[in-house]
Amino acid sequence: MNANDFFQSLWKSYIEITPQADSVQKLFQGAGEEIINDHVAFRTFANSPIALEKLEPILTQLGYKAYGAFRFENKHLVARCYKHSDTNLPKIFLSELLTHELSEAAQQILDGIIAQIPADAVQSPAVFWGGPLWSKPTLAEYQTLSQESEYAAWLSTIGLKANHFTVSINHLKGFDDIASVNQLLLDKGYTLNTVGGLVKGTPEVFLEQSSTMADKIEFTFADGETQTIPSCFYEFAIRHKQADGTLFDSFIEGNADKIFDSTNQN
Ligand code: OOG
Ligand code: NI
Repeated sequence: MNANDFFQSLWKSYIEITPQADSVQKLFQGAGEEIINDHVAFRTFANSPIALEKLEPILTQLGYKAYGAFRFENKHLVARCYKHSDTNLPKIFLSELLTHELSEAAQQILDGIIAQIPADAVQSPAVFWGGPLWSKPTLAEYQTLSQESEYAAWLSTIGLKANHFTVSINHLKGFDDIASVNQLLLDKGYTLNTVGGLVKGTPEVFLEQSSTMADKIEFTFADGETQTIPSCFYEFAIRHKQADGTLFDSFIEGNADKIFDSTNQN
């Protein structure tokens, strides 16, 4: 599978549970824009058959190379980013949850989930949009997880999926800053992530980002309880030139920390 087919399949499965991404993309296209993705992001469980180091070879096969590493102490996460030699292809941000840093109660739930994942789950790129690898949690389990880690709760229900795609504002013709993109989205009634302010980052750190709050989907838990839960969100990023004249192409921990909150329940 080539990288273009990979992102096509990924987008298709992403918009099934993220209709706002499809409608926002159509909004820009209707204004004559062609959308180039800055990056896509995935979430996974460390120390599992789908841990970061198990998924990485698939990205390598698609032509991606790791070039940065990140640590989020408070969220119990680590992450790496990957880029392709074809600079029109999105970068990839892959994070994993360090489950052993959570409470016994949370670990017990997550151990039960991880034990269901087949040892050979990572066979092909389709693992990034394939069907569920574990059975649904109960509502009580979901609530226990979300008290400690919204990321854990999200991953237990949504699974390995594109968590977000990101519009590259640099490639838009009619928008030269992130404020005008945000204003359009607010005018059209989209709910944006306001954690730490609408815009994460500044030109001084060479990366400014904003995101919608995740769509909400109806989810039936293992015990038959139904509730709406956050699915996935859409992000917007503008990159700035560094002193050497090149565009910054990595990620910023302080920005990312707040972008993660786009899948919080409130
Ligand atoms: C990833 C959050 C970080 C960025 O662009 O900094 C991120 C996630 O929510 O899984 O996407
Ligand atoms: Ni992102």
